[in-house]
Amino acid sequence: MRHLFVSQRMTVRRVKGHYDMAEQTVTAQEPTTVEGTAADAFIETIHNWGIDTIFGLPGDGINGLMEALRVHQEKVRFVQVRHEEAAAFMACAYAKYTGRLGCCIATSGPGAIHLLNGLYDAKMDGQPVLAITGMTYHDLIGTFYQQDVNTEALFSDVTVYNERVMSGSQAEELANMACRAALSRHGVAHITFPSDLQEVAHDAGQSKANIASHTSTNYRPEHALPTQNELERMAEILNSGKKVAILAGRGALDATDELEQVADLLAAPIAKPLLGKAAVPDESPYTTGGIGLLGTAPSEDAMENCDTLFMIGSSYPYMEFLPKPGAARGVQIDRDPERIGLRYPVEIGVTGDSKTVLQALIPLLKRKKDRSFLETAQKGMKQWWALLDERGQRRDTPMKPQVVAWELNRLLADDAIISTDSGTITTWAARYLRIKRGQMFSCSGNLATMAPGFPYANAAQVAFPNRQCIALVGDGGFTMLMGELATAVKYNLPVKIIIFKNNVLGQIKWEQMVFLGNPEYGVELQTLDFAGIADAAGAKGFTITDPTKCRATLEEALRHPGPAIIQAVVDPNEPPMPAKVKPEQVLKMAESLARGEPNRIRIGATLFRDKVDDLFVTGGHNDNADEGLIDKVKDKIRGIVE
Ligand SMILES: Cc1ncc(C[n+]2csc(CCOP(=O)(O)OP(=O)(O)O)c2C)c(N)n1
Ligand SMILES: [Mg+2]
Repeated sequence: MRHLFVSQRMTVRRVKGHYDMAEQTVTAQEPTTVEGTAADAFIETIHNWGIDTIFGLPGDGINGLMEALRVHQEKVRFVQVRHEEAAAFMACAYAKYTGRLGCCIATSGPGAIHLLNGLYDAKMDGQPVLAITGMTYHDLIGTFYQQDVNTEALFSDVTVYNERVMSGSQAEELANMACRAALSRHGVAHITFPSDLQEVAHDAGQSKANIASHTSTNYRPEHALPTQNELERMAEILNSGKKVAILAGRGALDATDELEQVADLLAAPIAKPLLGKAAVPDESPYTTGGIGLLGTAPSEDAMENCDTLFMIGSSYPYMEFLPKPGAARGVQIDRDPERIGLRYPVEIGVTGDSKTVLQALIPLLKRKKDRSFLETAQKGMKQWWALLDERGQRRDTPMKPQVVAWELNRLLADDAIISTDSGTITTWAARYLRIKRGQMFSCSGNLATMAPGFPYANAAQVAFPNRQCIALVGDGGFTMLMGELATAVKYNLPVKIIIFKNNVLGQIKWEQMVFLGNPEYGVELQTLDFAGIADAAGAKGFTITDPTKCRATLEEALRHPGPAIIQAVVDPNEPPMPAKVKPEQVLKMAESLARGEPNRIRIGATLFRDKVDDLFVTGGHNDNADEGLIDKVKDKIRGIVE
């Protein structure tokens, strides 16, 4: 085994890959020569797969790879973060916003462990990410040596491909496999690299069976197309429906034109789960906007009243917002056969890329003469926007969070990339930002973790230096990865981070009250001066407290050429209620006040004073109004709100 550690600087002929951004393919091209260490071969190979940026933080478990990154810095840039979790979020966001393979790197043990949450974000939202970690010396693994964490075992659940490098000669092959797996299986591939093996020759330790130059970087995404028969069956169901509703998710982001054409033909409103927000612009006459707790009343109506549900690129999890099984006929398109029929029983579900399948389907669809289902949705949206416009222009103090999102919406650049976080801010961003064609929007969809908003914006700015990159985050989520301010400053990323400062883990406070009827507990945050922190870190801090100055301050901050933090001090007692509030939710809320909710007076004043009836008519819908219940609520809160 001695030869393992002798760096034999041999030269091997290889086939270099060419990455095609538009097609997202990698094609083996002209032969090239690679020399150097196993780490060199690894970095060269992943570069051939289109990886041009790696987010991470060095450590002694990856110093061999860091040296290869230093040597190859013209090809692959290393972006240093302050916490590896941010590196994984950034790799995920890079994949989401560019459509390419994201990549992050962390050292053995603690560094690798820090990556995990961000990698789960990529796994849950189906993003291709390559995670590279170090491991202790190959012959000390399993001996309680320093940082001897079994990263291979640790990453087994989060990955679609997960391997440990066993020799220099394996590095290239594993790099190829990992990239191919992450791209074709839309998930996380992980390679863990014992630190000493990074420095050996790229062909060290080669077995007799492993003959050099037998692997290459070819990759082509799957192009599954339904059969004509399947397309005809889909069309038949969609043509015979009288009230068709479309659910367009993340998998439909590239199919804007086709979605609008189909919606027009079928007179079908399009409801958008959060990751599909940019699938069609919010101003499109065909969309009822978001769905679910942070969605709109017209989307809920469309789901409740449709006779046919057409799901396109979505495995939206909240079944209670979908039609009742049997109430609507189901038709579905998804790139992944595992997702067909997952959330709603479908008569026909086909596997394929949304855009391509819709293009094949469109000629088979008949334009519906009866437009009433769509027209009802459009009427509902007019009322919905009027309601939001009114709420967005309130002048009460403390400032309502809706005001910040509403004003920001009017200032966003046409090609803005907007990231958000998990919390009440998700609701404000989902509802008040009217996404335009050309803008991008994302957040941690299915993992719904706190903290990715800021790293997502940093990654977007790394990928698109000239676009406006914005994050809407809560004070809780921001604090978790506040150190990334240093990253934004280091690379002079002109991101604009808008912190909705309510001094509370707001989302959880409302969940405790509205879902469980409990007084809030453990959610209060002491105030921090985020603008001061920004200034101290070398960014620029702005503060907004007065709703009448909100627009001007946002404008000024957006004009700032470098990274900026805008702390918007907002009312902690403004709840992000669902579009259609359920009677039991109002009762639970009243119960929590009666049981000693510490902010009961202010919440009561915000919510209940003269307004109990109004709670049932959010969005102009009062089907839930129930006189008996209103009396019960009034009874519960008597003495609290006079
Ligand atoms: C890592 C993580 N921890 C906890 C949660 C549960 N959680 C979801 S939203 C939220 C509150 C977020 O607070 P903040 O960022 O201040 O936003 P706000 O709700 O106040 O707008 C919490 C604790 C989570 N989703 N992720
Ligand atoms: Mg908060």
